[in-house]
Amino acid sequence: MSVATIVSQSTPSGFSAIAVIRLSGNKATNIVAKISNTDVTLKHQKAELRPVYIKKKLIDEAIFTAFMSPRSYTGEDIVEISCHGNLHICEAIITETVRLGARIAEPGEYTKRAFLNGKLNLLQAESVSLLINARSLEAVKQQTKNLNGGATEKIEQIKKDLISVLSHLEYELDVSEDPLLNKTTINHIKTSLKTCLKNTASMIKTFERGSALSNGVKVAFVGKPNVGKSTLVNKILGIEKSITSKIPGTTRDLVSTETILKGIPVTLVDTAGIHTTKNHIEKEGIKRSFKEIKTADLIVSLFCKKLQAVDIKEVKEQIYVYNKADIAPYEGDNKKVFSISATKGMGVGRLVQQIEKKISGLRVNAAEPLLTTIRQKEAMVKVSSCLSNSINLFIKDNQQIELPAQEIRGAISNIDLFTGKTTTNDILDNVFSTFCVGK
Ligand SMILES: Nc1nc2c(ncn2[C@@H]2O[C@H](COP(=O)(O)OP(=O)(O)OP(=O)(O)O)[C@@H](O)[C@H]2O)c(=O)[nH]1
Ligand SMILES: [Mg+2]
Repeated sequence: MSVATIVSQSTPSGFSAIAVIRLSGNKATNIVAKISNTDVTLKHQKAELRPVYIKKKLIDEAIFTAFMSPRSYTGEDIVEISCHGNLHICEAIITETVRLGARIAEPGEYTKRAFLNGKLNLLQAESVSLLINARSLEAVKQQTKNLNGGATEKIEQIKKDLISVLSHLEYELDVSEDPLLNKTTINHIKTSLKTCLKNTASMIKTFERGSALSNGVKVAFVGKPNVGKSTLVNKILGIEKSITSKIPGTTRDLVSTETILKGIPVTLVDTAGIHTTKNHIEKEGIKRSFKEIKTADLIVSLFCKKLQAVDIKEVKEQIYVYNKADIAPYEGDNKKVFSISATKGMGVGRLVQQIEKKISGLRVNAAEPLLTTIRQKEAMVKVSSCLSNSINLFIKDNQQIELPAQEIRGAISNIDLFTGKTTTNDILDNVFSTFCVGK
């Protein structure tokens, strides 16, 4: 089957010192030979300075680097053209390559080809996109770990252990003359299945932190007007971002600011003070505050001596903060309340530490590879459910092995879905549609 040669700009469009245009497919070297008007073929990983002709007219000089199949990112012949970063030059080169037989690449098509040619598994392919879009150095490290096979190794070990249990059971089903499983075999099977389940569960647990790292977390500061929400958010950020005043109802629009806490991208949202009002602008602000509360991962709920905390119905991670402790100290007995003064900065450092603790899920060992996409988590939840079904069936009747074996096969096929060893077009479309063009 002949596969189209694809082309796109790998660097952002605009004006820059250098731009990179990449071609992948079996016509790549041929097309660039025509563009640079030479018959001399490019050599693997050798950069060459060559002229660039568009319809026989010289428009630039560029560095051409070839990566020959199968030793390239996609597994196909790739040529990268590093030209001057002018959008008209790039556009002309891309148009010319299309005239000569290439077609514009779809988002993620290079990585999709790398996956289809066995250069990357699905987990690694997802990591490529997440690495490019990582919003903190911690997230970069995590995706690099997964790209280098971190989570893949763990799951492959589980698969290996399951195959070993399954071959045991299949031997008993098909070959063994003895109609009964002996005690040692039963214990071995049970222990192996339980270990696999434990390892699967510990991988699922890493999702919360993995997702926080790649998607970021939202922390909303909520309370009655004048309680000091804007003053506190400004203090944490170290800038006068929101207007503060002693007039209640100062903040109406949501004021969102992205920052990094413990390597995790965090959006701090300063909301409008919640109370009953007839002012329709304030009303709209309060409506928006409630919307934020619904989607936030963590709520910082402020109150002070004169103003009670807002009652939030949604079950959420919440931190209660007593503000204005400089004018009236906290007299309640709730040990979980953080007593602070937003203006003086008193207790704010401790509060930030608590926010960091809540969002970074310190229970998880940060050195572990983490699950970062919902697709990965869902596949692992299915593996886990097959494994618990298998264990339960086996405990119920340890001589009836056909059904537990079936569940183990189910777990293995979900592992294959996880790594992309088996997959469907839907899954592939979904994974690669999130990519940028040129990757
Ligand atoms: N003494 C004292 N005053 C504070 C403290 N925190 C805030 N204030 C004052 O309280 C008033 C209201 O502060 P804001 O930060 O604007 O309050 P807010 O909760 O954002 O109010 P809205 O935007 O109206 O909902 C300002 O005059 C602040 O200077 C504090 O810790 N101690
Ligand atoms: Mg405010």
